[in-house]
Amino acid sequence: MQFDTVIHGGTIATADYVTRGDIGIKDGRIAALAETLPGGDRRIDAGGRIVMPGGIEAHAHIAQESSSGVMSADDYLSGSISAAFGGNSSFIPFAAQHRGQSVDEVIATYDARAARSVIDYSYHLIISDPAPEVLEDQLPRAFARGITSFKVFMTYDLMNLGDGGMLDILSVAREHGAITMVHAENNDMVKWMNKRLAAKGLTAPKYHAISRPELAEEEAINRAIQLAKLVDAPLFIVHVSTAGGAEIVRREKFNGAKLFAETCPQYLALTRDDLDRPGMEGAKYICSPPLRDHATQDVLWHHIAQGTFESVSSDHAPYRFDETGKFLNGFDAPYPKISNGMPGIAARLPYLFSEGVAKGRITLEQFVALSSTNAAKTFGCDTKGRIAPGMDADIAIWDPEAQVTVTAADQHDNMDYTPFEGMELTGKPEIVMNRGAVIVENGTLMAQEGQGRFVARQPVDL
Ligand code: DUC
Ligand code: ZN
Ligand code: ZN
Repeated sequence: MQFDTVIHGGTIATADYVTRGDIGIKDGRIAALAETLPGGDRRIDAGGRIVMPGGIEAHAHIAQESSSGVMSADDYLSGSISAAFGGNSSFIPFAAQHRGQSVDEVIATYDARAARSVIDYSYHLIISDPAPEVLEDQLPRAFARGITSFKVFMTYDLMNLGDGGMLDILSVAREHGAITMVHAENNDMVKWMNKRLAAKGLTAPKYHAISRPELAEEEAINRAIQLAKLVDAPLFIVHVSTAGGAEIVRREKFNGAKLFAETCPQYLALTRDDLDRPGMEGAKYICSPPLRDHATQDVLWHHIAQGTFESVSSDHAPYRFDETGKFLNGFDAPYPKISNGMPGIAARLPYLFSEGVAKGRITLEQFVALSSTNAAKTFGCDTKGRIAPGMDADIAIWDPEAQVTVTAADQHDNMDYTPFEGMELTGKPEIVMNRGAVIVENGTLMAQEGQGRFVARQPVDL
């Protein structure tokens, strides 16, 4: 066979094994794997490099209005470019339904926005209004189009569905083979804390962490799992930030629950002390659930190594450190009125590789599983996430020894800061491919606007 590209002499890393060999690519797909392959219109010498499935970013907010109407700083062009520079070949941002909107209208809106993407994409639907026509007609239609995951919130007055609304979504999802994702924090606990803190005038960024205690996450994770068990539906807990929450997930999985979960680099790299930086700097570190402490970081790493989490996702929720983002409500806004989220789509995999693989906390196989393969399985991307004949040639070639200092400019997003600024990391993606096309090479964007394609997904693989 005449290959379009041969990647030669690299260390091929999959979720199951690591081996030396060549990869032949034809018409956007992996056509052959062998110890050595001849030919190739282009031959890429991958000696000394790791060749792995391109990352699948399963949690990002791109061109998305928050429930309070703030638009994220990244659209599908800048967000997908930043993802590509971070070693990702595809991503699954959210398409958010706000109350009163039809899901069909939401999907049409995001289709128009996503047309700019340089990498393949799908959406998780966020459902905030489970009206009968949504449950009976619109969600089944979305599912039939290959949108097979629905996110719900247990917090925020404009998003929280209540236990009954969650049961409604879970049972529709179960019926169709979709997976329900949940943001688990107890809304009343948070509101009660907010009221008490406001009454005392305690509204600086650092109080954001105090207002959303570990208990609020742990209680809600437990409740969400019991609700899912009642209707025997699969559940994915997003952005687990607590030791207690991770322990509940581990225990319930061990006992057979159809349960999936992720954590995020910010809960491993940062702590609530970052919220107490001088002036309003702490606003950069406001995200929900909030940053915790060093002891929690160690426990979360332990759970990553032990298999509690399917994925480590960025939860890229970019709001600039200015009046368009964090300070839409003024530069001295109290913490509940500061836009909630931080960027990280380009830093996710370099951070996980460096702190995980290079420091010996996880194996290379685990890195591949956590960054790509498990997301493909859980979210039904059946042509992605694996290096095997017939799969999309979504491939990242890493230099495992490069020394990198993280800077905001190197994130290639539309942000004016990175919470990971100044971190010294080992390893970086050098070449990133999506369906056989090189999209990033040695720090240069090679992709064209709009070359990413929608990925119709399959039901969850239980
Ligand atoms: N949940 C997220 O997943 N991201 C940003 C903020 C939030 O509440
Ligand atoms: Zn969330
Ligand atoms: Zn998020």
